[in-house]
Amino acid sequence: MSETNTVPVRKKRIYSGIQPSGMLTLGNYLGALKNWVAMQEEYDGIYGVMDLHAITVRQEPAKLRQQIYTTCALLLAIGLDPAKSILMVQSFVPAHAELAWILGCYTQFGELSRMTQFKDKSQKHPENINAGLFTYPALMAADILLYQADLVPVGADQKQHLEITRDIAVRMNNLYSGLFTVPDPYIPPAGARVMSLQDPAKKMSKSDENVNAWVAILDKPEDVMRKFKRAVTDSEARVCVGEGKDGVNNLIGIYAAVTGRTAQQIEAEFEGKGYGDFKTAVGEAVVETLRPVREAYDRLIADKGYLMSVYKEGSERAARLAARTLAKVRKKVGFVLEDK
Ligand code: ATP
Ligand code: LTN
Repeated sequence: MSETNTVPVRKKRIYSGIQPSGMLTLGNYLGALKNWVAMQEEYDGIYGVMDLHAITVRQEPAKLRQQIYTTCALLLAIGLDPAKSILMVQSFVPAHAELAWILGCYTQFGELSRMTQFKDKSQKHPENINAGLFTYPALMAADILLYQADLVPVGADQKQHLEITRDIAVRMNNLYSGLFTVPDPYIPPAGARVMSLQDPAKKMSKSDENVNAWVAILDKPEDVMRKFKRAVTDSEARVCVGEGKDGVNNLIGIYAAVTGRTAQQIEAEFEGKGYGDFKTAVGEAVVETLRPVREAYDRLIADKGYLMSVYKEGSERAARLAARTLAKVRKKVGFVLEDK
């Protein structure tokens, strides 16, 4: 009997990142992090703590360093498994900065000027509209293209950055064939844009000064409940998706993302019930989702040695993968080669 020759299929590769710029929110969790974990079996995942990106906004050094540790601990607490995925720190792999410079020379001023994140952050920090904030997308493109990623799981706000990454990849491939894999975004069907609980026209953001507007992944259960009970809704008192019902739409979206139910099932569940019952149910479901994360986090943050070993080893593995792409790029653009 002849043996069938099975050729191992290369798993598709994922790259994604998060900035260590503060306490991570329920928006970060539902829009991005939850999917990183869900996808780690099927894909070959590399996940970064993006400290180079974080300094596009002024950070306090001691606080930033602490946030890099807490972000790493949180990523492990939500279930990222270093045996399955790579966890890296962006500044540990200098290839990111090097490729960002090269890609920046193939990115147009006009393209960067159209980025809504640049416009938003310039408005928010008028005293510090720095060059890094402007060229941010070239660094993000470098993060992704260095690893020849097929898929990038992000929240809906990052769609424009994925589009410019694809444009840069296609442009470089047209000039120097076969250089980069052109990545696709993965934006989840529920939870891709979690809105502020106080102003549901705005994205939930960790930098919002009103603490009732956002839920941190590490918030205590009583704080989570309080924030949901105070969430802004409307005067209609009907739990259903609708125009002009941004607050309720947002709560339905959050409930759908944490329970896996559809909007129709949720509307049926709360038929004839008021917003009080609904808000309590959403709060409780979020508390139960976050409880195991908080417990695991408390254990992990106490063991700094372990944390450091994980991101150091992950960054070394990432650096070896990144070096291959960078060598190819250096050769194609015409730099002199080390061995010739
Ligand atoms: P900052 O406000 O400091 O720019 P951020 O939370 O927007 O921070 P990151 O921490 O880098 O930015 O975001 C990590 C991931 O979380 C990204 O994929 C982003 O799309 C996603 N994300 C952020 N906020 C939300 C939200 N409100 N809803 C859904 N996804 C979100
Ligand atoms: N800009 C992203 C964070 C980020 C990222 C990346 C996401 C930096 N580099 C590479 C995916 C892939 C944000 O969420 N603000």
